[in-house]
Amino acid sequence: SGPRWFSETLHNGLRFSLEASDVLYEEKTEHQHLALIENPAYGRVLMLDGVVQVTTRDEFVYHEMMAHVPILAHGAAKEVLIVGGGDCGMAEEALKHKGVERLTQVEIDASVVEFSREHFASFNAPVFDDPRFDLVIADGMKFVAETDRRFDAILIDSTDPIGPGEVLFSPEFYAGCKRCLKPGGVLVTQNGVPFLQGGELVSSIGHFAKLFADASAYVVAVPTYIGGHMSLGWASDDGALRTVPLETLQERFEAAAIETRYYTPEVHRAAFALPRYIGDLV
Ligand code: AG3
Repeated sequence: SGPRWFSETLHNGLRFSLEASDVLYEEKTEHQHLALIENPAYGRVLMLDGVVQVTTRDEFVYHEMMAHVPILAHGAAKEVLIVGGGDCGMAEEALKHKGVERLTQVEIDASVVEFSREHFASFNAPVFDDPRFDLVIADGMKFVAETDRRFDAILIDSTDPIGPGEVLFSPEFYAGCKRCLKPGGVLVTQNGVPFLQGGELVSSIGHFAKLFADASAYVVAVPTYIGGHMSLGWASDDGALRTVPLETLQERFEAAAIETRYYTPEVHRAAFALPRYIGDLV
């Protein structure tokens, strides 16, 4: 027999396989198939519907860049919304900002949160003791269409646009996000790996451009998400947020007194410089 291998089959003609030195959990929840394995290179790995979502080794890369970039660019975010993000690694990064008064997370699958609380405490434990953490188990699409709440920053920590995550890439959903952003607010979205999923970025940016004064993307190299840079979509009615000067970011970052392993103000600025094949899609 030998060790069991788990394959990600997200991309056509490609298979990203991870050896499971241990299978910690496997279940079909009400919403999706969930697998938790131990892998020699990445540590503990969560896969949803056969797609790698989070690993203990590299979660900081994606979570830091998706939380700190919009929050520090905004400069005074008090109300932050995360849609998705069931492993709560994004919430953990966002809550590192003392200026954030409430972190609302709308996740459709309660079992992913429960599960992650148990198995990913190494990074998400602080979230569950934080009185500012407001977890709502609900459909994100419905939430943004109906809530009376308004947010300074909205972070869409979705899966890929297959299964329950698909609506989170629709023009209706983005319009809902716009509806519940405060003036000067910013929306960031998980937009896949452009080298392999370019259409996803083109589509989201196209929708943003119809709704927001400023629509763009920035990049981050996530070791687990194969295919080169991952793109994070960026939308705001305040174009100045995307070009906040380095010195301002340095001051804010210093004042925030947050420890990071990927994010620096320099990396923040550089992330908006798009390699040409990605810039051509934006
Ligand atoms: N959510 C983004 C997973 C996207 C994977 N896509 C890909 N490899 N193309 C991750 C959840 C982390 N909180």
